Amino acid sequence: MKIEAAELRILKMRLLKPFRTSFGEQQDRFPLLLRLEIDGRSHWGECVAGEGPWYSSETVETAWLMLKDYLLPLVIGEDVPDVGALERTYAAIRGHRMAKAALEMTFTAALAERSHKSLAAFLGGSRERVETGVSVGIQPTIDGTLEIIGRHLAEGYRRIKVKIEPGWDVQLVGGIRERYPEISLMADANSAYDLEDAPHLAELDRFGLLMLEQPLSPGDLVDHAALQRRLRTPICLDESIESARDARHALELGACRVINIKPGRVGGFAESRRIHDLAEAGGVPVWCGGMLETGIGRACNVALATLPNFRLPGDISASDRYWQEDIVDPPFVLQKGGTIPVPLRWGLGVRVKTDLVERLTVRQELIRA
Ligand code: SMG
Ligand code: MG
Repeated sequence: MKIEAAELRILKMRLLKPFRTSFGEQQDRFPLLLRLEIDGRSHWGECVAGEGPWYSSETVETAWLMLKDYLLPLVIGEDVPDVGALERTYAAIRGHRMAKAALEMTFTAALAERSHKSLAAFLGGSRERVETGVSVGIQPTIDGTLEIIGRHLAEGYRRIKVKIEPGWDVQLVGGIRERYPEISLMADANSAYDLEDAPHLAELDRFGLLMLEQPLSPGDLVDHAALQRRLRTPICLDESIESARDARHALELGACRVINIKPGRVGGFAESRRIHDLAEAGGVPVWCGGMLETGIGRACNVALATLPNFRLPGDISASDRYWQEDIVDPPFVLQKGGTIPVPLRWGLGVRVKTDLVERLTVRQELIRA
């Protein structure tokens, strides 16, 4: 497939409600979109990097720079036959997996379209719908949190994740358990704790959480392994897993019992597949995380979550959990049983609303050979 040209765009989109995690609050998102022109057709993808280096060291600006100055010049004007060839063209570039993922996922969706397959089928997935959960940010009060959880349960979400941080953890989870003893519940700390907090985190064990996500720093696989030995609650790693190698190390060390795969974090679908397969071989379930994506990134996540070892509901909520109006048509809608149907159309599976994208664009640049 000859990549004729590429376009980068940064949009400004307001979340319906601010989303607060242990590293900060976000209200406006600045999705970085990539459009590749291949055989005269446009193919869209999304980079999951955030505005600042809080969730990861990559940002919208670093990803823009990497794509424009390093990644896209390697492929524009070139005939790239498959994903393996694409990955080899940029193998010498260290890190920047979110930037690479945007390119890899856009290219893969284009390959799927050319093969007359849905993205899910192209990736080897078989599900017709994926199970989804919802992630609830840090709120001013526990009562307010209970109310939000009640609303999400009424909407049909089957798994609730709450964000925690020191001072907003054991009491919160205890309060939720009192009101909702039976729901499928988990907590995500986004690295807000240290190993010295192990006795405190062990207090969460009595609430039967599905898992505790990313309690310690991303680089701390050894400490996560030590913490896991002291907790009954399974640890799930998110920020710590940037590659299949990280996943192998985490599994060998016993640093987690679950892995959150975000294709946009690990370099794309192919690396996600490698992590998926390693985890499956080790008997460890995976699930698909979310980065408050637009419908473009969401389509990628939905497709990936159709692979067999995605055995737990993902952070793949419906479009109306995030946006007044999503930039894809149709938007993602929650269906009975807390599931989202997998698009059947070839390629990405949803149409990008280019007029809306145009209105939301705050920066754009076309890159040709
Ligand atoms: O996309 O629904 C979503 C958000 C899910 O909680 C979520 N993501 O650490 O897993 C995580 C956070 C990162 C969000 S920061 C953009
Ligand atoms: Mg997380």
